[in-house]
Amino acid sequence: MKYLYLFLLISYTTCAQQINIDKLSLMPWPQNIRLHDGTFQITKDFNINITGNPNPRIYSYATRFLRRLDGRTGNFFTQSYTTSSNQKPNAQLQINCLQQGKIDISQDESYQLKITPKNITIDATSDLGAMHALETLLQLLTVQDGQFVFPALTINDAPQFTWRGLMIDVARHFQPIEVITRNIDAMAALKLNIFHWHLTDDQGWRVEIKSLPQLTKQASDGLFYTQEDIKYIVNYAAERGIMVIPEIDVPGHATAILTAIPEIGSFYNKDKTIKTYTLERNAGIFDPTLDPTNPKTYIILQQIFDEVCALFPFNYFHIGGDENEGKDWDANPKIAAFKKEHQLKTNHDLQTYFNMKLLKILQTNNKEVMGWEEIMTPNMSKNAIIHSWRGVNEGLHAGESLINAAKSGYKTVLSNGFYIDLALGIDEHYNVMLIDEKANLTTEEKSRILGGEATMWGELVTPATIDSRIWPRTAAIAERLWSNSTITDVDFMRKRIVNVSFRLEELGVQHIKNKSVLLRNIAN
Ligand code: CP6
Repeated sequence: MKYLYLFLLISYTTCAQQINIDKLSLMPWPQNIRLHDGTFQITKDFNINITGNPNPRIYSYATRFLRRLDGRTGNFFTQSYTTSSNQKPNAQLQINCLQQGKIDISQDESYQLKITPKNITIDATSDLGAMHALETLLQLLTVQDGQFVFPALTINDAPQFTWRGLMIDVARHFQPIEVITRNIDAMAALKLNIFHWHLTDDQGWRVEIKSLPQLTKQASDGLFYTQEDIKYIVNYAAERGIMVIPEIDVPGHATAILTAIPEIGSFYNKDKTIKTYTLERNAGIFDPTLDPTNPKTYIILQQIFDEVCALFPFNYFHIGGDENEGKDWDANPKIAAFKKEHQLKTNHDLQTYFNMKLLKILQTNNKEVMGWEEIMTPNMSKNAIIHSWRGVNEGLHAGESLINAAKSGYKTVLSNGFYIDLALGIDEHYNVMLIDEKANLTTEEKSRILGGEATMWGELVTPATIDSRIWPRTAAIAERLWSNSTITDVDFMRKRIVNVSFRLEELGVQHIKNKSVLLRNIAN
């Protein structure tokens, strides 16, 4: 009997040293993991040294990493800041970045993270990969025999898709800056790299345009971002390796802009007076549409686009283009005459005419155009990025336009299947495969599928509830976009996502409203 206890004790302690790969709550799951023997123990003198030629933002990132590790371990590490001037060649965590990362989808985001019982090394091409490695490292923190440790292992990791986005609609319900920043933090924790900001819609115009102050004065209920606010968010995101893409949705979803500037609307009054538009208070698809035949429309859009482009120092601009049913176009004899004169047979042709004008404005601002799939008309520039959103609810196959766009030579991004506002089962998002093997795409066509975006449509959320729609479900989408397509085990994902959810709390995300319910679930 004595020997049995001894045997059990020995097998318990050896077991405790061995960390099972299934017990790692990594998300998104890395491309390659090799476990080694032992663990790295975290002590109060844990510190970080950064070498190479990284963008300086990695120093602030590493400092925030230390504060998060403080919070989790109850330590206050002796190294309070990481700086470039304070080299620590003996630091336990060595980070080497070869070059400065650029905030764009063209970048190498790969990293290697190697943990031994003695030290930790991160090797990355740029600071973007190093940020991902730090997030992975934080996900590996565990407790063993009363000590905070990282398991010894080597991870080699890189994303499957370069476009890993979250769209937030701030038009239907305005979302204050704190909502945006905490969700950007959570995005970085899940290795998402694109924040798509849906800034205008029928229900509100949310961005200050200095040359057209009536836009926010008359069409925002006072709820909008000043240009200083926008610069703050753009910088906040870039510091975390995230690109921000503004969307100004035209020519449909235009009630807000027309509330402020009615003379560029398409509605035809028989008495030739200009219709008065009022801000929309309901959800749905509405008729107010910009008039593509009016030169003033383009003067106004040039003013708006020039100001907005200057605020976003990245390559892309989203022009919306969705759900234009063309009712006000059809009812307007002036527009019908224009179509005839310019040999534009359909409203699609007219929208293409309109889009070409916008393309010119964006070219002078060095932006590539992105738009919802309706902008994919025969004459559309192949430089455009097609944002696929329609599916079975619109009488199409899921991802149909994604495949069509890739086959027609367009770069493309998927959102059908990623509607996080619908509160569906998480599996429904997780099971979406971006590359449909039945579609027989060539390697080149596959490479045009850049990735996807979770879309947080804002009709039914307030600042108090939005986090709970986004998280943790967007973590499952983040895994679909980052990890290998062979990672499909729903039960394994569900097991890990619980811990992801808890960890997001440290970033201030307020998705867990009723903690007693959660604790009860865990106790069960
Ligand atoms: N708002 C805008 C929306 C939607 C779109 N554009 C939308 C439509 C159908 C579904 C989800 C979202 N709410 N401006 C379409 C891109 Cl299922």
